[in-house]
Amino acid sequence: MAFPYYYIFLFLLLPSTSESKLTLDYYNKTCPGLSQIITQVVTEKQITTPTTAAAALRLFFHDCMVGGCDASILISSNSFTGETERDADINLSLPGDGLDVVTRIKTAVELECPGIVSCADILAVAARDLVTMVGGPYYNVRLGRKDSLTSKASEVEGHIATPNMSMTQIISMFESRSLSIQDLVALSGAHTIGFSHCDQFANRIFNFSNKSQYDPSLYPKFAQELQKLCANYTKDPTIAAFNDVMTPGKFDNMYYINLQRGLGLLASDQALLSDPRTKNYVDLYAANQTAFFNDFARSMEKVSVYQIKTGRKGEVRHKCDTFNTLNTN
Ligand code: HEM
Ligand SMILES: *[C@@H]1O[C@H](CO)[C@@H](O)[C@H](O)[C@H]1NC(C)=O
Ligand SMILES: *[C@@H]1O[C@H](CO)[C@@H](O)[C@H](O)[C@H]1NC(C)=O
Ligand SMILES: *[C@@H]1O[C@H](CO)[C@@H](O)[C@H](O)[C@H]1NC(C)=O
Ligand SMILES: *[C@@H]1O[C@H](CO)[C@@H](O)[C@H](O)[C@H]1NC(C)=O
Ligand SMILES: *[C@@H]1O[C@H](CO)[C@@H](O)[C@H](O)[C@H]1NC(C)=O
Ligand SMILES: *[C@@H]1O[C@H](CO)[C@@H](O)[C@H](O)[C@H]1NC(C)=O
Ligand SMILES: CC(=O)N[C@H]1CO[C@H](CO)[C@@H](O)[C@@H]1O
Repeated sequence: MAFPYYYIFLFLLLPSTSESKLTLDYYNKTCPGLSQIITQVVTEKQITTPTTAAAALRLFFHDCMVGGCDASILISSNSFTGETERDADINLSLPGDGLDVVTRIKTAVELECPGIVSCADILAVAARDLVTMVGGPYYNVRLGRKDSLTSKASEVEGHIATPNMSMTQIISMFESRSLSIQDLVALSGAHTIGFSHCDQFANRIFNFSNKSQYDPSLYPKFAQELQKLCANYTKDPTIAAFNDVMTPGKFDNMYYINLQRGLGLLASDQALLSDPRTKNYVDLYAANQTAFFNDFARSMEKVSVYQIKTGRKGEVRHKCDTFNTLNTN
């Protein structure tokens, strides 16, 4: 029996999404030592510099939110590139440890398999390995992303959420990236590790309203400790607080339990509990770490394949902070 022709047309019409080009074994033949190299460099770096995991995770997320996960955030600016994503205000606080771990991995990988592995893939795997290393879930990272040919500071604005945004704004920013409300709450659990600088939550603890110095949704003792910690923040903008005051270095579901107790640091964190659209997920993840880990893993996989560049839409950079060819667009 012969298949009718329209079967063939249907097959040809199937959408070929870029994510379908990514595979788990993309570098198995061309760079068989890759995952071992990444694990080794990441482990060494995280042990000597425990801030690395949070730094790399945030770097990865920001990279993906602006034009897909394409290492555009790693490009340093010069007179040819103009202001790159790294220069955008929002990036001023992106810590160097995330960049550093990628650079170290790239150097080691180039020695073994030069010109093969993209910086975008390195960042994606490094972030996953680090999350797992500090106690979080393991999830699959499919590979084959290409590195971007552009990086513009002006493209960051409007793609990265800030703590002073309303939940409606944050939800629509995530939805414009095909990320649901559940993805938003699960991914926000990344704030179970890392730091925020005082200027990111100062309005919650100083001069909050005529009635109260601090945001009344904060647990009073916590608010007072933050006031002390940040007393000098305008003079010393490097002062920062743990995002998860209870278990700051451990990837767990404490972030959600904190929210229920008024221990959320950023206004956007605490808003996840007060907004009826997000509250049920907060309560679910606070009660069930397995549910959080499963959903975080699934959402990270979703983030990591959105709008990625494959084939000739990008390149494999030789150096992660520089385009391969002089590039002025
Ligand atoms: C929902 C909206 C979000 C807002 C408004 C937000 C905002 C922020 C802010 C203001 C900081 C502190 C930056 C600083 O002072 O240096 C921060 C830190 C961090 N964010 Fe988010 N974030 C959001 C979602 C996410 C997501 C989805 C992830 C990852 C999946 C993430 C990962 C991190 C990490 C790991 C840190 C700590 C960085 C470090 O310690 O170096 N954030 N976030
Ligand atoms: C590719 O390599 C990874 C890591 O070494 C291994 O787990 C996987 O089974 C390999 N896949 C194939 C198809 O060889
Ligand atoms: C929110 O914060 C960002 C960065 O801190 C700032 O540029 C922006 O003006 C603020 N927006 C509002 C509405 O306060
Ligand atoms: C709080 O408001 C008072 C009076 O308006 C002002 O003098 C003070 O500098 C403000 N403090 C902070 C931390 O913004
Ligand atoms: C609260 O402070 C603002 C100025 O910051 C003032 O305009 C307003 O009248 C005050 N409200 C009350 C109830 O005191
Ligand atoms: C704030 O800075 C002043 C002088 O710069 C210093 O004397 C004081 O101890 C600092 N306070 C805190 C809480 O760090
Ligand atoms: C926690 O969530 C997992 C995954 O969704 C589920 O299998 C398990 O039954 C839940 N545990 C409880 C106590 O509800
Ligand atoms: C981490 C990082 O690259 N930060 C950069 C953000 O932008 C400023 C201003 O251009 C740079 O000095 C930082 O190095």
